[in-house]
Amino acid sequence: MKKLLLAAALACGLVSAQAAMNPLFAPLYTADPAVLVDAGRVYLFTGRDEAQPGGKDFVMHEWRVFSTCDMATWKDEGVPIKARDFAWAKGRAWASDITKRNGKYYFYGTVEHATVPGFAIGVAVSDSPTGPFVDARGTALITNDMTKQTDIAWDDIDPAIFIDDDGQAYLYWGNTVLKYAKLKPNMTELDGPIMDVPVANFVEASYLHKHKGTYYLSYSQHFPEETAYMTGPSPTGPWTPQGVVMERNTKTPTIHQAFFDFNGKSYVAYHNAELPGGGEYRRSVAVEEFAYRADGTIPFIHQTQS
Ligand code: FUB
Repeated sequence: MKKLLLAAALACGLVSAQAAMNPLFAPLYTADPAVLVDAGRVYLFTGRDEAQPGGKDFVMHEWRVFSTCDMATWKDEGVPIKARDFAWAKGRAWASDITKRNGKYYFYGTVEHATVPGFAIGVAVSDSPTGPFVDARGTALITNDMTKQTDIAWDDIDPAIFIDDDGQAYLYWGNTVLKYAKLKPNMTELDGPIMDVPVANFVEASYLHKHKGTYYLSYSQHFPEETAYMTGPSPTGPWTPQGVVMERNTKTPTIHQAFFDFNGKSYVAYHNAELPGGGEYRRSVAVEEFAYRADGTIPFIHQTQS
């Protein structure tokens, strides 16, 4: 087995590689995976949980990125961007997403705004998927006051970026209310109104992906959270609920998924808290392989948990 992993690592041209075994990326506590497949590699972005054992809230200052070319060995690519790299942010590097357009990489990250109460979403740009990313606007892309839902401070979190085959980009996000807006081709400005999507029991972690012509809008529902999804014929629906696809974890109430295809196989990245010493604010990212059913639905996927 060791020989096989070494061969895979050498085939990928890696020098420092880590064998993939859930939970990934030990000794770091990581959460909120986002995935970009680019030029034969998977780039998996995470937040980093820095809370001490027994901590009572998230402590998250930076995002991390790891890459692989074989889903067996992962390279730690370091810190592509920190929350405070958005000069208008107070901090708190919550969930993110990443995409590529016209040779540039666009990173969408949740942070706490320094002057507008609550969380906000910023966009940063880089020439490389591993960064460094720099703020592309100098102001937030989405703030609490824009969406008029100031009942909770964290309703503008968890960006999910998707570019359709016709080039139109969509940003989904939200907590309690699921929202989306179109983006201009520059990827840094909204192109039209912010729309609400009524979804029963929606909490957060929306994620839009496309597989063989079908659009999949997945999200966390209830609390403690489980992953559910809907399917539709377009990036804006109409959506058909397809039910729960991943169960709750017993050690943390949150879960946050990213579906992707790589080298002809399908995967979901998510977080639980299975790393020793883990918990609600000390989570760990894992990946499971799965196969779509013949009708395009996703089978129930069990977490790797003890
Ligand atoms: O990591 C902080 C928050 O917890 C994320 O924004 C949510 O999706 C949940 O995972």
